[in-house]
Formats: sequence, structure tokens, C-alpha cells
Amino acid sequence: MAAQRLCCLNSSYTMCNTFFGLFPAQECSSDVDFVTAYVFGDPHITTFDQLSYSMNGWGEFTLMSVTTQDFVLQARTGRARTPYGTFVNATVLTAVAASDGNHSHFQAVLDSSGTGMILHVNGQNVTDDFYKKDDFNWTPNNTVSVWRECGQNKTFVLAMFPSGVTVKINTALQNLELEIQATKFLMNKTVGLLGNFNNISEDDLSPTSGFNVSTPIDWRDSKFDQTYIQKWRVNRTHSVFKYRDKEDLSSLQDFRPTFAKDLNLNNSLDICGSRDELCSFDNLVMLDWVFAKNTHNFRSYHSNRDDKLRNNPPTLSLRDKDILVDGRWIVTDGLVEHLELATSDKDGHQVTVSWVDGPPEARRVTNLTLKYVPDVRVPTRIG
Ligand SMILES: [Ca+2]
Ligand SMILES: [Ca+2]
Repeated sequence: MAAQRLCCLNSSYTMCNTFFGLFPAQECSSDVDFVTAYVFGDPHITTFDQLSYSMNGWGEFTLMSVTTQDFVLQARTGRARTPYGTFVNATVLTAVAASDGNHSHFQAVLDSSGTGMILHVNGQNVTDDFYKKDDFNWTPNNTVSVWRECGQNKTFVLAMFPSGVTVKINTALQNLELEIQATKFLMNKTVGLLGNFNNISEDDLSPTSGFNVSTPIDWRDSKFDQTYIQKWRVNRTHSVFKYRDKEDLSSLQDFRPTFAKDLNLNNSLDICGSRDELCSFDNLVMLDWVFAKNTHNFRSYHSNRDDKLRNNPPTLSLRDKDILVDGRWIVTDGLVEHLELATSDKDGHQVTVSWVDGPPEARRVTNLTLKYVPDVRVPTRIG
């Protein structure tokens, strides 16, 4: 989709014919060529390999770095507050910045009201245009492509980079929510808080980005902050944030976030259910069930959607391929023939077969077997 949009929808590109030459089948397809990761709540991270954990570092951190592509995605977090304005020992996502090579830069910052974003694209402030135009779409000099989408009663800014990463950001409850889509081409080429993108969730929290799977770190433990989170802290030299507001960092050195092991996560079962410890964490730390419920809803919505994206379609084949001659099923007029099918599903899902078309002479004898007595006088189609 990203490639089609880049080649065919953005007027500055004229490669639509090339795109359709390479990808001629534009009907519905279950092949998804990207993987998603998320930053949400106060804040929680779901890596590309589908590991979810809480990250309450305060400051600027590397979410994703692709050294072979010169692509960097960083997050800035700020102190979280209760609905009554009191600071709590947790943080929320307040800004996102990314750079791709020397020519693509994008930054989104939560504004002072906590309900909008200040947007910069390649050094230009596009905030006014973005909020004035429902169809905002901007691709300066064929670099990063930025556009606006609406849905779920939210306004999203999307930025697609030449390296094959798209970020999708919206404001939530005095914080930002972030979805990252990365093409599978980037597998095994990323480091950072979003994991090493190798299809193994267990090694994502290794201090050395997956090369030492024998030392897993428990994100619920207070050691997690020093052994993992702080390794991804960004200093000013390596920051890709170009625009800063006057944030009060006076208590940064003394900040110690709350960790899940400090809490009894079972105390939020009525709001979060029994299997959502991220929601429970938010409810207990933020003292705000609305915030916790939003975390629960965000995670449910995206995990349902991602389950569908990851689902592999079933395959249907002939049990005995030898009955075909030059791709045709040879039958004899008046003699009973049997057509036997086989199904499989990579995910182990149950496959149901429905016969939707066929002559009266064809009759199912089992779910996957068809009995057919050919009659040369009756043209036949079986589906
Ligand atoms: Ca991994
Ligand atoms: Ca399936």
C-alpha cells in the first residue's frame, strides 16, 4: 500500500506504470509486507516481534535505528500527571522525531494544551496547514511524505520515509499515541526500544539487542530501567529532535519510575480484566481509570487488527494431483467419478469448504469429496 501510494497517489511521483508492472494483481490480497509496533499509554511499547512492556524512562530515547539505511526514530517522554495535575512517577510520550538520510526529517510534538500537535517537515512548520486541510498531503522534493487521516474519532498524522518506515501519530489523553509500520525488508536490521525485529519476541529486551538470549530482563523489575532502558537514552549530540519547548527537567536526575513489581496489578481487574497488566499498571500509577481504559482499548483494537493482518489464508488443493492431465480432470461419460480435495492452514485454523456452484449430477459425499457422473449433454461448472 505504501509503495502504491508513493508511486501512484503522490502527484510528484510518476512511477505508477512501473508499480503496476511489478505488482499486476491489485485484487484483495492477504499478503502484508509490513509489521507494526506501538507506543501508547504511560508509555507501553509493543515491539515489532509483539512483545509488550512498560517503559517509564524520562527524556529522549531511540525507538528504532536502522544503520544500513541511516534511519533513526526517537521518542521524547515527559512526566505524567493525574487528572488533577499532580505529577506521578511515570512518563508519557510527548514527541516523536525521525530522520532518514540527509534529506528527510519529521517531528511531531504534543502542544502545550495536550490536545494537538506541532508538526515540522524538513524544517518547515506545517501545523496550520495540517489542521486546516482535511486532505493535507505534502511530499517536499520526493523525501518524506506526510499526510492526514481521520478515523475512530481521531486525527492522525502519517509520515512515510524512503527507508520503508511509516509512523502514524495522534493525540490521546494529554499524550501521544504512535504506530510504526516497517517493511519486512528491514528485519534483522533494527536496534532500539522497538526490538531487533527478528520474529523472536523473547530476545527483544536483551541489553545487546538479541545477541544474548540467555539473559532475559524482566520489564516489571526495577533493574530493567538501568539494564535496558537507559542504554537507549539519547544525548543531545545524537538527538534528531530539532525543535524544543521549555520543559522543566530540574528533577530528571532524581526521577525514579514506578515498576510493575511495586504494584498489585490484580487491583484493577474490574476495569482491565484479568489479562491486561498494562492497563492495570496505568490505572494504579496514573490514578485515572479513563486513561487505563484507553490503554486497554488501544491494545485490544490493534491486537485484533494485527491478528487479522498476520493470518495466513488457507490453501485448497487436490488430494491426488495425478488425476490431472495437462491441468485438466479427465472423466468418462456415464461413469462415477470422485474428486477429492485437501485443505491446510499455516496457522492451524480449521478450514471449512463450501460448494457454491455445480450441476445436479455432482453431489458431495463428504466435506471434501465430490461424486460426479458426467453427462456429455450437460455443460458443467464446479466451484
Ligand atoms: Ca526479537
Ligand atoms: Ca489462517
